[in-house]
Amino acid sequence: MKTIYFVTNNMGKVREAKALLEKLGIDAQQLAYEYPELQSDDLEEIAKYGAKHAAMHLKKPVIVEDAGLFISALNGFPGPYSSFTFKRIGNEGILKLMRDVKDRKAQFRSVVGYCAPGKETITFSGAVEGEISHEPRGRSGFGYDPIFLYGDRTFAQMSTEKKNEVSHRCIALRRFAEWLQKNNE
Ligand code: ITT
Repeated sequence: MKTIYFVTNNMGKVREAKALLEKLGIDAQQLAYEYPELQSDDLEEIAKYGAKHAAMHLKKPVIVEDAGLFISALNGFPGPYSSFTFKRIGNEGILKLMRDVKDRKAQFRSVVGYCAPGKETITFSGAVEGEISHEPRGRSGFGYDPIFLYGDRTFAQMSTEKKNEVSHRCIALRRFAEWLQKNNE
């Protein structure tokens, strides 16, 4: 089995990535290194910069992932500021902002950046469409999962396995795994 290092401090991401990549013959090992996050509106730029920095510093081929929740009625907020916003106002805060808002459309986006030391980062992206619920539901997953409706269930009402069939992260990671196999890195 091929080993790949996933640089992140988010255990929810690690759990999902491990479960998915294992099935594709890749062993994902977490490395909790805090790489500097570029201030940008663009997830791809953030992932590119983070992966390059982490690969250089750790001297290993790594992946990093930048993800976010983009809410249509809020012009894409929290988007690239999802992590900060979640820590400050959480799901209750988002539901307050969305009180009486009819248009509930939202998208989760993920960009995975892969970088080997001395090389340029290659990125893979994924997105999933859903809606913001009116109240939090479910206990699995992490972050905004309890308020992200996919069909009639929130992501927090799905098992990791079910979420991995449709999520932004699993689309991006599958694209990465396909590329890795083809390029035999
Ligand atoms: P690392 O940078 O260490 O990987 P992080 O949590 O800061 O961890 P991001 O910068 O990518 O990760 O922040 C994305 C935030 O968006 C994350 O903290 C969650 O609050 C939210 N998020 C991303 N993907 C999610 C998912 O699948 N389910 C629920 N919330 C998610």
